[in-house]
Amino acid sequence: MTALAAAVLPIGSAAPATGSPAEPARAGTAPAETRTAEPGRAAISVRSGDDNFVSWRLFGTDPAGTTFDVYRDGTRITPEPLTGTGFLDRGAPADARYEITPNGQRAAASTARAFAADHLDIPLDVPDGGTTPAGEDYTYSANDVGVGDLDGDGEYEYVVKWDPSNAKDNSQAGYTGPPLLDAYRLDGTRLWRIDLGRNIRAGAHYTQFQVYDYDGDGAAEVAVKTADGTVDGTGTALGDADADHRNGDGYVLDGPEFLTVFDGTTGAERHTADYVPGRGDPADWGDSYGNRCDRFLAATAEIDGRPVLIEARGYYTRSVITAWTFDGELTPLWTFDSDEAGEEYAGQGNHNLSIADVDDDGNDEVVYGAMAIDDDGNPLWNTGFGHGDALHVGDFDPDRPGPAWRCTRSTRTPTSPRPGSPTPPPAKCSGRPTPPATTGAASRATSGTATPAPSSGPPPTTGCATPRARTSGPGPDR
Ligand SMILES: [Ca+2]
Ligand SMILES: [Ca+2]
Ligand SMILES: [Ca+2]
Ligand SMILES: [Ca+2]
Repeated sequence: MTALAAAVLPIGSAAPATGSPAEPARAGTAPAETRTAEPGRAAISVRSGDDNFVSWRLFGTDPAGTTFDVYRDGTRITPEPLTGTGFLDRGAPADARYEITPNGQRAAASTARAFAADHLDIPLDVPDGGTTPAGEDYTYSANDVGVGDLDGDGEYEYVVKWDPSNAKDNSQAGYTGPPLLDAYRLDGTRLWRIDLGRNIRAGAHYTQFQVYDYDGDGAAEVAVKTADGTVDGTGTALGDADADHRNGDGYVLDGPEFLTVFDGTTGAERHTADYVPGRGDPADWGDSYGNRCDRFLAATAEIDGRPVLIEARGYYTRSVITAWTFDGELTPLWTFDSDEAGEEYAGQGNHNLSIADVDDDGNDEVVYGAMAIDDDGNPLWNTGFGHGDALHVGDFDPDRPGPAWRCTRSTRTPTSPRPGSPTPPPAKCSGRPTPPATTGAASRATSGTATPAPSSGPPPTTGCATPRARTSGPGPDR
C-alpha cells in the first residue's frame, strides 16, 4: 500500500509537493461572491512524547488580531487567548479530544483530527502498470500533488499525479506509460482517476496540472493539458480515443493538443480548448526531436479579482505564456509570445515560474525566469540574462518593500539587455513595492513559489546572483 504522507502542519496550508494553489488564502483581493466556501481550520493534534501538539490554520481572511482558545475534552485549557496557530499540551492524555475556537466563538469551533503517528498516511490506490509498444513493462509511483477543495465541503482533497517508472526527461527517447491523475480525500477515498492517455508523454516537463476554484462556485477544478485519448474521471474519452500519435522514439510530435478543465468532484470534462500555442514545427522551438517544444509550466494568478489560469510553453527559445479564465468555458485572456514581443524575450524562461504582484497594482504578474510579464500580457521587464533553471520571488528582506527576485543561472554567459528591451526594475532584480501582506498565500506556481510580500521600509536594492560564466557547452536540456 502506497500512502501519501500529509504534513504535520495545518493540512492543505501548502501543497506538500508541487503543482497547485491552495484554496482561498489571500486577504481582500477577491469579491466575496467568488469565494463561497471557506476551508476548515484543519485542526490537528499530534502525539509527541507525553504531550500533544495541536495546530490549526489561520485564514487569509481572518481579521487582524484574531485569537484562539484551545479546549481539551470540553474544557478550555488556554488561560489567555492565543495569537498563534499552535499549542503544546504538556502531559496530556493520548486520547484527548481538542477543539479550537476563534475569537471566543464556540459556535465556530473546529475539532482537531488526531494523528496516530507524527504524520497522517493517506492510502493511495496504486494503478496497475502496463507494457509499452516496445515490450517494456512499467509500474506507477506517486509524483506531484496538488491541493484544493474539490467538492466544496471546506476540506481539502489531494490530486496526485502518477508517473510510470519509464517516465522520461524530454531529452530522452523512449515510450512512457500514460500519466494519471487521482483525487483523494484525506481518508484515502478516491474520488476519480483521469488517464491522460498515450498521447501525453510522462516526465517532469509535460504535465503541470492546476487545482483551483476558477469559476468561483466554491469547489476547485483541475486544469491540465490533454490530448486525443485522455479519459476523464467518468470514463469518457476526449477527442479520438483510438489515436496513437507517438513516433517510434516515444515522442508525441503530431496530433491535436488540448487544454481541459475537469470537474473537481467527479473528474468529468467540463470544457476543452485547443492548447495555445500548438507545437507547430518542433524545430521552431530549438531542436527537431521533441525536447524543447514540450516544456510546459503552469500557475494560477489573480488578475482583476479573478483567478486566472496561466499556461506556458517553451523557455530555451520561443516562450509563450497564456492566461485563461474559466466560467464554464475556458476563455483566453491574453497571450504573450516572444515571437511577437521580440527576440530579446526568447530564451529567458526557467524550469519554473513565479506569480507575484511585483508592480503594486493589485494584480499578479508572471515572473518568467529573467523577465516579468505584466498582468495584461505585455512585457514588464527583462534582464536578458537568459535561461537559469530556477528562480525565487519573495520578500526575502522584510525591511525592504516589495518582493525580491533571484534567478539562478546555469548555462549562459552574461548578456546585456538588447536594444529595445524594457528597462529592468529600478533595483535591477527587485520588483516594485507590493500591497500589504497577503497572509497565508501558499505556493501558487507549479514547481515554484509565489510569495506575496508586505511592504515597509526603504526601497529595494539588487538581490541578483552573480552570473556564472559558462565553462562548457550546453549539456542536456534539464
Ligand atoms: Ca473537499
Ligand atoms: Ca469551481
Ligand atoms: Ca501587479
Ligand atoms: Ca501589473
